[in-house]
Amino acid sequence: MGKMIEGTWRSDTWIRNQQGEFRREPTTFRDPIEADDDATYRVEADRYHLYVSYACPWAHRTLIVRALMGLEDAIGVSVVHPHMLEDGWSFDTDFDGATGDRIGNRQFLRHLYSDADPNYTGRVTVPVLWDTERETIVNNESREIIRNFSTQFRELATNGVDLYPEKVRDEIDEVIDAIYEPINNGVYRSGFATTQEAYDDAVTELFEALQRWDDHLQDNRYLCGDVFTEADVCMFTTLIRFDPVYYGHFKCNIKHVYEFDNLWNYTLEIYQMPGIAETCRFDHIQSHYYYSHETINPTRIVPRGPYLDRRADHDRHRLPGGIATPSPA
Ligand SMILES: N[C@@H](CCC(=O)N[C@@H](CS)C(=O)NCC(=O)O)C(=O)O
Repeated sequence: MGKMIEGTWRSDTWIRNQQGEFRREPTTFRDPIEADDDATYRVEADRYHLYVSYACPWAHRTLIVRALMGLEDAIGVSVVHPHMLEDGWSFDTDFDGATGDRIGNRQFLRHLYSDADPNYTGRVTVPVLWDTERETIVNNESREIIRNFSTQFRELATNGVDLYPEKVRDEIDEVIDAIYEPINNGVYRSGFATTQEAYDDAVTELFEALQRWDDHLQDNRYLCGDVFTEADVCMFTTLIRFDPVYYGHFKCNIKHVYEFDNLWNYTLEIYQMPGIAETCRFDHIQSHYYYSHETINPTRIVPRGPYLDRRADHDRHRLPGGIATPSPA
């Protein structure tokens, strides 16, 4: 995997410590967009552009919140090619759904980072929220981008959903924190580990956490009770990738998600919410992981299975919270 060092691309960097543990670097562009006329980045339709990969769980969060809120007309999207190779994410278009750079005609995602900061040092990641007016990156941290959308972009939203409802705000933040290390990042810590011990620790922690949340979902419709929130979006993008890639490619194979009664039914419920299935591209997901990580899968063979019926009926109707749609504001 590559990264930028003082504005220059280096394709030979890796992100593990001496114990073979995967270490995720903090992101650097962390500005908010504000619903305030005097703000540097003020909320405006058609000013900001999202760069995503359909493969990436972090970028997927931003696509889901955009879709659920009905921000498609206000915020444009460019989708990178699923194969992330020597040059990092590219804007090649020879894969269905890869759009190229719709606003800048760049060749690689790293060019976006060097345009924003010619001396940029750090990883070149999706998602990126780009400001077409100031021609820079506003934010490249998914958690902050979705919070930004759900709190500041309400005036542009065409659907009145509230993914950060006042009454459970503290709980949402706690849950997002709680699932990050063992689950969202845990699958990467398992898959990218290069020592048995690092893998064992990560995979054990991952499945203990999954079991705890499966138990929680026995009596709770969603992670924060009876209301669908950002926390569920953060959990869902990991769960929906689990059986197609994390189970095999990242060796998270103690159980499939479809073997957990509550987690699987919860995943189906969210998948079947209006607008969500369109954001899930399993062709991009499987091609990206199996093709891009040569150290894990040198043959680059992309498996055909698993065949899962994600339109199957689920049992979440009987839990508090009513029908399967996010709560209106
Ligand atoms: N903290 C970031 C993480 C984003 C991230 O790691 N994205 C991955 C794709 S799943 C990426 O672009 N990796 C490229 C790299 O690290 O070189 C977020 O949540 O937005």
